Amino acid sequence: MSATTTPKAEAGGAENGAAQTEMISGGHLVAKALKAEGIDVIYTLCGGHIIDIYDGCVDEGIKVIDVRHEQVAAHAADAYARVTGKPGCAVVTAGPGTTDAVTGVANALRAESPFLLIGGQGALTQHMMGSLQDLPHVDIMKPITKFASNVVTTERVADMCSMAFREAMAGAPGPAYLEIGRDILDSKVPLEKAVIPQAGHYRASTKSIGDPNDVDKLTEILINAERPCVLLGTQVWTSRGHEQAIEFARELNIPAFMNGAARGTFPPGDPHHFHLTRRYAFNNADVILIVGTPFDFRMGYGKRLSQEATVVQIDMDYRTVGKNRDISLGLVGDPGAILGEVAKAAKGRSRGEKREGWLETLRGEEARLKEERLPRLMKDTAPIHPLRLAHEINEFLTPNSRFIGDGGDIVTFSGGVVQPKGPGLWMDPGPLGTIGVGMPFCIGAKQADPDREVVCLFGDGAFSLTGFDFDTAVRFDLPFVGIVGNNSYMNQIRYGQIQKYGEERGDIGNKLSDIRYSEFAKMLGGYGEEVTEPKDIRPALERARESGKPSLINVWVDPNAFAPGTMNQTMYK
Ligand SMILES: Cc1ncc(C[n+]2csc(CCOP(=O)(O)OP(=O)(O)O)c2C)c(N)n1
Ligand SMILES: [Mg+2]
Repeated sequence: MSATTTPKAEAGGAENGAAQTEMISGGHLVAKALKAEGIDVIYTLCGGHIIDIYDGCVDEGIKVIDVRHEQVAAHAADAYARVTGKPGCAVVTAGPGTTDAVTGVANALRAESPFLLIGGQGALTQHMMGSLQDLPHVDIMKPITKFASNVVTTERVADMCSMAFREAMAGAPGPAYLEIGRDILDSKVPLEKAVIPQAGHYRASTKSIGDPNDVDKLTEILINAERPCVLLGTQVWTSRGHEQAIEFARELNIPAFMNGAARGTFPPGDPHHFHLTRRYAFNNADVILIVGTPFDFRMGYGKRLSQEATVVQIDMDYRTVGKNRDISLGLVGDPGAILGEVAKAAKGRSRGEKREGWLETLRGEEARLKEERLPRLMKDTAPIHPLRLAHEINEFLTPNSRFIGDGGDIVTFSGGVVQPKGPGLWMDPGPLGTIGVGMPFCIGAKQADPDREVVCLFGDGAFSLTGFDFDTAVRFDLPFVGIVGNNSYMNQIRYGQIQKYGEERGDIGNKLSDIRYSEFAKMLGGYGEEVTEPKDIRPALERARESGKPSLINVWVDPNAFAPGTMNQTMYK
């Protein structure tokens, strides 16, 4: 260990020959708590209030990744959590550092992603005296976290961190916030007086199957079903229940649709993977099982499910079950644990063969819909159709690629075409719909799982919100294949404006400059290319892959092509 990395717990109180007492500061206690949780990186933007945490991280071997905007730190911590299954951590300074992180916290709340935001605060000795960057942070964070508190003694810094982790990781996970004053972080206390919960000893698993009677009821419902289907939602990945989900669908021979982070649970081509026939299945199924995804706007608030079907919902959060739509049966618990139990209970009596006709009907319908849209996917003239770009990206992805979507229309287009090839390999903001998550997600995802390739599709608008952190990816050698679907507009919003106010007023507040993002990438030390012809997309993507650098392939797409998903949005009707 070098001199600069010597532990900072110091000897003190040695006067009059008394035994030396080891001392430790609040920032170092934070680092110990992070270490106990298995966290090996923090995302941060520096400030005088929080530097003792960095010093603690040096001692504990925790990497400090400094970004250029606190929103990026928060989204990157969210991404780290999604990819690793551990909580992430972002550290920001008081006042504007904390308010900058608000969007990242809010996004993680709606996406049920656990990360701890630690924010600075003026010294407690100057409480409410008007210290630099003083704000009521805890009040700001309360409605957008599962847990928000300040820390009032140095002795309890690590203890409060463990409390925050317990809350963040219980049931449906989510973000937590701790405000720690400058004097609490900087003060040193005797090590033996500090409360330091030990790794693996301060919180329990909350993976439960809920009411066992309901597991039996669900098993019976599915054994007797003739045309069942299951929608696997984000929580299937969050709870790492993908293997049980696979076992479940195989055992009962049930067609599976996937959304959010659960996409890729069944790869394309798998006999239980279904994709384009979701509406058909929801209209015609006799049993619909919804797992780990709410009846929110993405589900038409539950109204798009057949009224005659038996609808069963499984969720980690009791508040989600039965919300917006009545259900036949609800189970609150861990999706993987419940699906695994049902598969076990059904073994030997699942009568899967009687559902084969239903699966065949759906497969036929999938093939028909695929055929129908093929010409648009293959359009080979300029301007490039966004569907052609999506098709090229889909072909480019390997089983080792993690795909991130960040944008408006361009991402709506890609959602129907780009298929991740394995579980956990799809990332989008989630139901808060925050544009600008792409760059931070690239940073967090590559840092958390460096052996996986990261491929990110940005809208030009979305990229411009947080794109300056391309520099962070370069500085920390976090390569990714970035694609900007550039239409020089915030096109998804423009579509609605044209609909509501006519062509002449359609461009107000949504027109972007024709920016050559490849040059931006090169300027910051990455790889970049411009693409205007469909045939040039794939070779450019391959070169970006080979470059081993953060990259931006700037693909000029047709601004007059709008995604059907956008055109169907109720807000424009
Ligand atoms: C932080 C944030 N601000 C604004 C919006 C509203 N919004 C949704 S899509 C969109 C346009 C995105 O433009 P771009 O990324 O270029 O994608 P395009 O629709 O042009 O393909 C905007 C502004 C949002 N979702 N999030
Ligand atoms: Mg755009």
